[in-house]
Amino acid sequence: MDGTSPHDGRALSGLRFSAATAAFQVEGARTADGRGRTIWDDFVDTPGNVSDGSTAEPGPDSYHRVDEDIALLSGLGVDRYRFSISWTRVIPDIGASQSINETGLDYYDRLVDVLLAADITPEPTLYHWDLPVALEAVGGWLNRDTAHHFADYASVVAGRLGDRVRHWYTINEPASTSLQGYALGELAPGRALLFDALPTVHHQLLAHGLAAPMLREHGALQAAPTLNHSLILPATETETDLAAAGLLDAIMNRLFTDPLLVGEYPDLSAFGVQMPFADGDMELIAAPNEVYGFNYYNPITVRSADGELPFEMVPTPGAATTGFGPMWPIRPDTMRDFLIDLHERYGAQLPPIIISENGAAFPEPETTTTEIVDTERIDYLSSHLSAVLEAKAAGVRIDGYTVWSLLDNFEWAEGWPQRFGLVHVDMNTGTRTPKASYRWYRDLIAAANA
Ligand code: IFM
Repeated sequence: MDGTSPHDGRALSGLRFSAATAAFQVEGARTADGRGRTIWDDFVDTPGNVSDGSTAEPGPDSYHRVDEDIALLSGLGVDRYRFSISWTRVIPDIGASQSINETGLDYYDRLVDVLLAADITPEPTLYHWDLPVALEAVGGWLNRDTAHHFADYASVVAGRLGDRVRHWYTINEPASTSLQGYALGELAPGRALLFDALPTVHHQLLAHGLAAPMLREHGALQAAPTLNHSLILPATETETDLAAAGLLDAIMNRLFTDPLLVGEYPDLSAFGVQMPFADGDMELIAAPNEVYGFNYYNPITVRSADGELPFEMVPTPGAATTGFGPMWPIRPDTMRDFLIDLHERYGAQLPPIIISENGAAFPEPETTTTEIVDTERIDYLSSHLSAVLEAKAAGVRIDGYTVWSLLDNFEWAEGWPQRFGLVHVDMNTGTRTPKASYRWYRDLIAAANA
């Protein structure tokens, strides 16, 4: 194993390893074969929204490079591949024709078959942020009907793939959709509703709650959401900063863990918002899942503020940072502490955890003809894997670990420059060049399986 890794195979054995991507970030081909428009198409086609003006095309162009991507996954030796399905490749025109685009489904059908032939378990996410524009036009995730549309779409996909796909993720990172997409306007759909955005949380969780039983009826062994969490650190120990940290923790973390794991929302009175739940919703949302999909990247440090928001994010003192700069500190100890707290807080309600995303972007060249030696990424991944092992040693059941990402890809409003891949991608030609971190992960998985 690579000399920079502190892990020996025995400590890692029992963990299943995966790598992840998402449809809009890697597929390109936005108009191919009848794909319909999503809020991200609108977002990237609006000048000024994406830092480098890029539009998610051509990029990795995974829509046309299935075999190449699966060969890379095979080379890594992963057990699973977490990819996402584009809703509008499957149902391009919700609200109008509603008709199913069999050609769009064919793409995922083949992807699943190629994965299975390579002995890699397909692990699709049904919703990774690419909401159909027709649904956004009638309120998007503010509209309860969106949850029902999602369940209909899930049923269509499961009807085609459910004979071979047993491991599903329903919705990805609802906190990012609600807070960055609807509250702050940093991500699509670019709405800045502040706390009035919070009902979008309920409708996303309801979407999961409606879809999961349907997936299980189609034979699913796993139908879980993936949640992004950050440990919230107060800038100082003053009462006001501690209170600010408590408020952000409530809407970033507890707003998701409490309903999913105990069937109730935390106290939201400080935000002046009531969750729009109807009879039976909370039972659906809190129905037990086989796993808890846990995405972790960094902690967030906050202090109290008097502006539109009662808190303000500040750099985390003393922490090294990723390519995103001071607001993306590297603190693997906070991942360990969060996992241990989750386990202690929710006890038997918490199912086994899968780390469904973890990774980091660092500045790297746009083109390369040689292997990029991404030591910082190796250190990041290695230290976070150590955090996972420490949490396991403290009694937290963690069954899987997933690197974000297999490939350099379209990092949403940041465009191409923020590269997360184990594999470098030239965004103009699609040429893939494995980085040193690819070899490191391959060797680590081999050691874990030895
Ligand atoms: O690229 C994203 C991904 O789509 C969702 N989780 C966080 C990643 C890095 O920002």
